[in-house]
Amino acid sequence: MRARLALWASGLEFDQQEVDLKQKPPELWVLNPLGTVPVLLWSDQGVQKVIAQSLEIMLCALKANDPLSWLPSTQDGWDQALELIKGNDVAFKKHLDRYKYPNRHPETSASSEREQGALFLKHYEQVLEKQDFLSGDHFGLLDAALGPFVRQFAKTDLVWFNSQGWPKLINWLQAFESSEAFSFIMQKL
Ligand SMILES: N[C@@H](CCC(=O)N[C@@H](CS)C(=O)NCC(=O)O)C(=O)O
Repeated sequence: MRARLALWASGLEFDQQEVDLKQKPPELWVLNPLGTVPVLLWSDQGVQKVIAQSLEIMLCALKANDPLSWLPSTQDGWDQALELIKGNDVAFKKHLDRYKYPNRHPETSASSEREQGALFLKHYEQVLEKQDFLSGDHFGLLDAALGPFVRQFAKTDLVWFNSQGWPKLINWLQAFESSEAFSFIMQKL
């Protein structure tokens, strides 16, 4: 989702192939021996490289072309964005998986994972009290990198999510879901 968001925002030309993760095609294994998605085959002036991490795909596409100014414009902006993305990728995603699929994680409880994930969301709410987007005054890299994960967390139990006293976060999520970028990534391929 976030790789597609950044590719869309870059305005670069690209092809997309949906992959059935229960029946991974040989082409996927050839490109990425880990067998994970997303994976991007990047071609630039006859030179090709494979990028198999969503964040790296985002950065590669946006560094090549960034017409919507999604990349941070200051060193502080970069530091804050990369720190929050790291927190999302290392810890929040783990809590999300355990909250969403409690049967796969009998060693923990969904409610405790939800509470730990909620600490991240509380922080995002505080950031959004000061500015319209996590990236600043417009939707950017940080919003795109975190948006799909926050959305999954919210959708796991919307009644709970909506009752937490996070009006800014709810508005932010609604803005993301009604954006052109979101419509693009939700298109059936
Ligand atoms: N660190 C990787 C994680 C990629 C990842 O875990 N992708 C999942 C789908 S979202 C996957 O391909 N899982 C392999 C599988 O289910 O077999 C990234 O962010 O690009």
